[in-house]
Amino acid sequence: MRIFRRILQVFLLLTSGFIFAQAPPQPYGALPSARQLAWHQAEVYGLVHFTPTTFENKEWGYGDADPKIFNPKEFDADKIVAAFKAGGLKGLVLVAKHHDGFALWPTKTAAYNISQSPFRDGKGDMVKEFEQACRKAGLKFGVYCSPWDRNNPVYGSHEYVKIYRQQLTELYTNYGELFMSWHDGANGGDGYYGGERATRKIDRSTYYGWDTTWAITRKLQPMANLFSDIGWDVRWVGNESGFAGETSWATFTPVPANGMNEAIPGNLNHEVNPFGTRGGKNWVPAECDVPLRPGWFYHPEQKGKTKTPEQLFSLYLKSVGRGAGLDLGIAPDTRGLLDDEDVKSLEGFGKLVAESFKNNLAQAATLRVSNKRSKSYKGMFVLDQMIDSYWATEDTVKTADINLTWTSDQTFDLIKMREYIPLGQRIDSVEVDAMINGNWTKIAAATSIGACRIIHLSEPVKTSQLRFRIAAPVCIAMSEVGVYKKANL
Ligand code: FUL
Repeated sequence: MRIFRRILQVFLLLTSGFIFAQAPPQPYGALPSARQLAWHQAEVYGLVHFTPTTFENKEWGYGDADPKIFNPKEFDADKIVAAFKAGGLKGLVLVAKHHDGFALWPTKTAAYNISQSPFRDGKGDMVKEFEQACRKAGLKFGVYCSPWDRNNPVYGSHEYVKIYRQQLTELYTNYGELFMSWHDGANGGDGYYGGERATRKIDRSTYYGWDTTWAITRKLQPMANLFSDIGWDVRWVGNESGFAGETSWATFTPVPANGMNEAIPGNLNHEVNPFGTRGGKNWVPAECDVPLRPGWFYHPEQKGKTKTPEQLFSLYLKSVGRGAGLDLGIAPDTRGLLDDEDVKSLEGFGKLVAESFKNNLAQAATLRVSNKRSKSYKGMFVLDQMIDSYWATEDTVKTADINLTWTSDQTFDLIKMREYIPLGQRIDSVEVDAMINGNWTKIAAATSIGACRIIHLSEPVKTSQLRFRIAAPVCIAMSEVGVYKKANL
């Protein structure tokens, strides 16, 4: 009897060690929600501005344009979405209503909408056409509905807030699952307001009752990420130039200022200043929005000013490559199509990203890690291109190395890393050394890895041995390591 008990004890001891080693690391700090994890996978998407304002050649419609001017005779959502797809964009956010108040869908809440225009003989629904085109092409779809409405006669009163919530409810109910609900920060000022042509000021911290409004989003569109400049699921990066700070934490603690949450302290327009809050209370990654041309709306005089594929690639590295999202403003012209130079630029950008990140040189290397938790968390998982598998160290091991050894010299200038973010933003810093002339030489260093960190080396490095030295306050969990040579197209 005693011998059996002893065997059982030994067995339990061994298996408990095994079970412990198989257990995943404890999560660390603020964690992304399911909707944010899905948003992180989109990485690059676009924001479409197209209203009567396009036909007026303005950036902000006053709210007084005759709906009859909205007559895009060649509009084709499939063609626009095809250009998004060629650019590698994974989603489209449609400005369903901009500040001019013109709704691109036949809303029941306001007369100033697409049914008053000649488009599709007044029977059109452009939100639907974009939505359907996105679904067909496998792109995510989201909406931007401007809170500021320069046409609505009751803007500024509580009645308008009710109308705005009804508009959102229509958008949330009739167009399938949305990945984003984008809420602009420009609010109150002069406008048409049903013909009054007045200036109406609102207190943007209280007027919209965002808590009540966003409860509707949560109820009707649980997977829609709320974007706003006061933060929520996704925060504004603080500029409209398309870049995040070199250090950019996804975790964030808003700073209360003037009775509201000031998500973006004023200094965030500089790449050198850290963005976000290390160890912040919430997971609120940044979105970098930037138009493809100088304006958010199409202007014929901006021909020739479309960002080039190289410029877009550089923004990609400074946004997606810093754990943020890149939201590109893409605007149809009065035909209802994209200008050829925009289509070409998107295509070139898509190719540049795809070609540059096609061949992960690390996959041809022998990989060794200084520590692993168990077989279920081995080093090779950083090379399998699966974001759900990851390498993790034992609980007590907070610094560790990844070594890559090739049988011959490799040349590269891009280094890409991803943490396993369902367990939080764990890593404090990474230093990368290359063996050059028999010595380990530091070639790069970075903080804030998170969803994605891409380091672009100023010069290509040639080596057959590379070492990543990683440090965290808890054990490490990484899902990807990559080494690439940027394509020249
Ligand atoms: C801004 C707006 O005022 C611009 O018109 C544009 O829609 C941009 C994306 O957001 O705040």
